[in-house]
Amino acid sequence: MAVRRTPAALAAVAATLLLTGVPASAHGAPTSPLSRAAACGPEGGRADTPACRAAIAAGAAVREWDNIRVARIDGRDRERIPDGELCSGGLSAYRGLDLPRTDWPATTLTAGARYTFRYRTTIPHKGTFRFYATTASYAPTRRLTWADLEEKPFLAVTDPPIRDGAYQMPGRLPAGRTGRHIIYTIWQNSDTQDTYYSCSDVVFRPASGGAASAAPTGRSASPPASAAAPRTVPRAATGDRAGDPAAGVPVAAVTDTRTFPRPLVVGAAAGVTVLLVVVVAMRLRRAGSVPAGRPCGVRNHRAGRRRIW
Ligand SMILES: [Cu+2]
Repeated sequence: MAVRRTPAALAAVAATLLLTGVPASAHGAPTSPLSRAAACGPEGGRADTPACRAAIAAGAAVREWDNIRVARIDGRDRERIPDGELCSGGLSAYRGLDLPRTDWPATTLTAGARYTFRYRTTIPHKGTFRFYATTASYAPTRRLTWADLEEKPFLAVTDPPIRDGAYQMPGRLPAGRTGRHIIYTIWQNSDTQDTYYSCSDVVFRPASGGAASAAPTGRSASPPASAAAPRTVPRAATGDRAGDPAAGVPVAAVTDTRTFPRPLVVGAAAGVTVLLVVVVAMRLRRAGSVPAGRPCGVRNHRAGRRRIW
């Protein structure tokens, strides 16, 4: 009996999660130094800057600032992400982030100083973060290319701890740079097939023996206090009810209880639920066959969300 009921119990849990609101935002993006997507997103406080306005006008799904991810890269970043499209991860939904501009919200840093990199996460993943710095060949008036980045990351961290809603990675900033640069962050998941890409605009001031703290230009580069807590969006707000058919099944099963023996009913309900889950999963798989963002492989993670590109 207990064995037989397990699928039904699992289905009920899944249905409850779908109904009550799976955390709709997922994944993450760098907040220290502040990435373009995070800066222009709803929690970054920079959406009204000329750079963010131009990016959004050109196409930048900054409501999903944490979702610049591409499946099945497997470390072949340089082969798969085209030059000039590094900041969007080659995703058309984020092409506005590739705009060459000299006024992207930037974090002022001291070259060569110790620094704690923060990568805000909404739902954690396992994986390795790699941080690359632009070289002297970089010019903010041109789109970022792979040739502008150092071959090797200046920092690589696997499965760092999460504190205050962000992966915290103490490290050292690259030395010998001044002026405007980009720190390019690649987060290759090991528990999903996804790799995430982010551009963080920074301004290096020369080391002067002063305080090595990183003060942002203009307003604070720290996200607002609300950004520290993982954000959950009510299911209704996602405008997608793809998971709901499965949720309705147990209700129908209750009706049948009068005419069928209970184990049979529970078994049938479980069977129908599994079938519906399979159907929904197949729909999602088909929807995700476009290059950008397949659903994450993590259970209950963005389940039921339709891709917007
Ligand atoms: Cu994810």
